[in-house]
Amino acid sequence: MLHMSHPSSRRQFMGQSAGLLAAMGLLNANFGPLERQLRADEPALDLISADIKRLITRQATPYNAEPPAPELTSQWLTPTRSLYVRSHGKIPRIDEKSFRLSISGLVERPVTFTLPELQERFPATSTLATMVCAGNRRNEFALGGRKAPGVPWDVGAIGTCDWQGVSLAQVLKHCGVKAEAKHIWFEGLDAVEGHGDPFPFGASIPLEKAMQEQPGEETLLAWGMNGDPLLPEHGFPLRNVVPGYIGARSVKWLAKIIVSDQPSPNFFVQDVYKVVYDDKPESTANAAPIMEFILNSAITEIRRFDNNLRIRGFALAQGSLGNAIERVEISTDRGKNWQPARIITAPGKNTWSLWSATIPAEGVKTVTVRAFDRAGNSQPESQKFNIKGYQLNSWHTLPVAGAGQGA
Ligand SMILES: Nc1nc2c(c(=O)[nH]1)N[C@H]1C(S)=C(S)[C@@H](COP(=O)(O)O)O[C@H]1N2
Ligand SMILES: [Mo]
Repeated sequence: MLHMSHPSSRRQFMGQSAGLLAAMGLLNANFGPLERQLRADEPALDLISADIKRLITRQATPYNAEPPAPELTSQWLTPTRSLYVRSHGKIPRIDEKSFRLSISGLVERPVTFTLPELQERFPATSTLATMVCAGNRRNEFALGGRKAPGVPWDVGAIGTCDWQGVSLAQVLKHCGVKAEAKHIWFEGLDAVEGHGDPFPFGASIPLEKAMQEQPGEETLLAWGMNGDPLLPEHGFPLRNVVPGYIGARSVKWLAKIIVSDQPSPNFFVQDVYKVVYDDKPESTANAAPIMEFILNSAITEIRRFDNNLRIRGFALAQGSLGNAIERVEISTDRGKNWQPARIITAPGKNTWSLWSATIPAEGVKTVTVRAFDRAGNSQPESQKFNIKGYQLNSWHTLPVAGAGQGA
């Protein structure tokens, strides 16, 4: 059940979140109660699917939106209507009949498939994968005194869905990958504006990753999401889904795959999704593109009942082979003392875990969370600012509504 139907918990969350955002100078019309998210004067929202319009708009043009935090963890599998939307250009409406996927470059047999051809030629498969934006939690950089440019995500640019499609590895084998190949490029059908001539969003992943065939590690060419065709906002009619990698490597409206000995020259590989600490061109040129998502955890809800607080959230292990969340801890004194939270879903490969904790409410003003993964990663207490605002994964702290500030 969605928390939309619990007005009291929603109000409590919104109250906290508004306070936090006001303190950060980020309070604006986009952060009001849900009912006020839909602004009649918002032309960019005209074409957004009805189910998605209810998300909290973080940027109207291009369209970027996330669910309210409590809704995020109301169930382990994210309903399509609750998955964030991250787009760098206008959301294209693709005609399925004229749609073609081409595979070219360093292959023995370049091919072009219609969607039915792709579906008939390869066995259909499903993968559970967490989609997370490298910019998730970006708004918290502002708490450290410096606001990062870009979509001001709270904790909701993440979700875990069941994706349907075919194995990229099998499609590549069908085409015959040449010995010199090292990278697989993906290109969408959208047009990104504001950086010279409009161009499509693109990504690439190392060949080794693209050839993975184990469940939970396998990259899909996906046409389905939670059993339905993709919504336009999530890439209809086709996208790739790379388990364990940041969302930016899972290209929506996917029409072109190119096999190469180089990483993709696309702007979003070479210039954008990198952690850099200054704006010198050589710093960006020398930084590696982000691939695996980072270990992270966040609190999505603090609900008071009787004399207790019930706290919920998600945790995600660093996206590497076979990794999973090992433990989650919470603190009510900003990290001096910690106690274990209960992991309420079995940690899966490259998918998030949900956790909860119930503690006495008495005297608690803030709650902090941190997680550990089996690969030995832990979250830092604080984190150095990076100018594009990526990979924020320091301990997450929320004030308890009605407990006053301080602590
Ligand atoms: N063609 C295209 N693919 C794209 C993007 C885009 O703007 N255009 N955004 C990327 C980013 S940054 C993320 S985080 C994910 C988000 O996927 P979602 O909107 O389905 O949640 O899509 C990725 N794929
Ligand atoms: Mo992203």
